[in-house]
Amino acid sequence: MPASETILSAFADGVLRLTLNRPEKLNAFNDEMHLALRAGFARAGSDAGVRAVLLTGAGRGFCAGQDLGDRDPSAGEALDLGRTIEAFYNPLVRQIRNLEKPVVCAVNGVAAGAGANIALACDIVLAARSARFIQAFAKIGLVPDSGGTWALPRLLGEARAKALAMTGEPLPAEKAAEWGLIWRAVEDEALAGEAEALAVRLAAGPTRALGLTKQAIQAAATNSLDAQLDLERDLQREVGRGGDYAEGVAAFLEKRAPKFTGR
Ligand code: LHQ
Repeated sequence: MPASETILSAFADGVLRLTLNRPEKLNAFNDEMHLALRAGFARAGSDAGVRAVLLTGAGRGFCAGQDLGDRDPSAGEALDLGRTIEAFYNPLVRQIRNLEKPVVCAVNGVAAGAGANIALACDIVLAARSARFIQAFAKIGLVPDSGGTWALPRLLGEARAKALAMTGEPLPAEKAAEWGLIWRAVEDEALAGEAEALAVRLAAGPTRALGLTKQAIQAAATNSLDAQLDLERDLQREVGRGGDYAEGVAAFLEKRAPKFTGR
C-alpha cells in the first residue's frame, strides 16, 4: 500500500480498519486519499487474514465528498468530472460492493455528496446520532454520483430519494435509520465501540458464507425470483461443502460456540 497519511490503516482480530484522515477538510477526497483507500480495499480482497473491513472518518466529519478546492471550475483548464468519476469514485464503489467480505461503515459525523453515497455502498452502516447525510450535489449544480441515484430509490423509494437529492436537505442519522437508509443510529460516544464490536463479530463469522450472502442480496436487485432461487441453490451447494458449515453444525449439536475459519 502506498504510504499516505490520508488513510489510516490498522489490522487486528481479522478486521482491517480504514480511517479517512483529512479531518481539517471533513475528510473530503483528493486523488491521494482515493488511491490510498483503493489500496486498503485491495488488501482487504487479497489478504485471507482480513475477514471484515471497518470504514470510518477521523475528526468531526465522516466525509464531505470531493475536495472542491481540487476540482475548482474557475481554476483554468477545462474540467472533465466524468473522468474523475471514472478514475476514482466508480472503481471505489465497485470495489466495496464486489468485496466478498463484510464492510461496516461507522459514520462518525457529516456525510455529504459522494461521502454519503460511499457510506451507502458499505454493507452495514452505523451512524452517530449527531451525523447527517446530505445529498449536497444539487447545491453546487451537480447530479448525485457514487451510486446515489441507484441506492437512494432502492432503499427509500422514489419520493424520498428525489426530495433528498433535489433539496440537498440534511437527513439526521436517526431519521436515516427510521427510513431504512442505514442499519442503526447510536449515541455519539457509543459509535466507535459498537462498530468495532460488530466488525470483530463479523470477522469471526463464516466469511465465505457472509461474502456470498452479500453477493446474493446484491444480485437480487436485478434477478427474477427464478434466477435468485437458482443462485441460492448454487451458493448453498458451495458453502455446504465448506468447513464452516461442518463446524457450525458440530458446534450446534455439541451446544458450544462455533469456531469459524472463514472457509
Ligand atoms: C471542504 C469540503 C469539500 C473542500 C468541507 N471540499 N473543503 C465528484 C466528481 C468530481 C467533482 C465533484 O464532485 C464529485 C462528488 C461530490 O462529492 S460533489 C459534493 C461535494 N461536497 C459538497 O458539496 C459538500 C461541501 N461541504 C459542505 O457543504 C459543508 O462543509 C458540510 C455541510 C459538509 C459541513 O458543514 P460544516 O459542519 O458547517 O463545516 P464547514 O463547512 O465549516 O467545513 C469545515 C472545513 O472543511 C471548511 O474549511 P475551513 O478552512 O473553512 O475550516 C470547509 O471549507 C472544508 N470542507 N467540505 N467538499
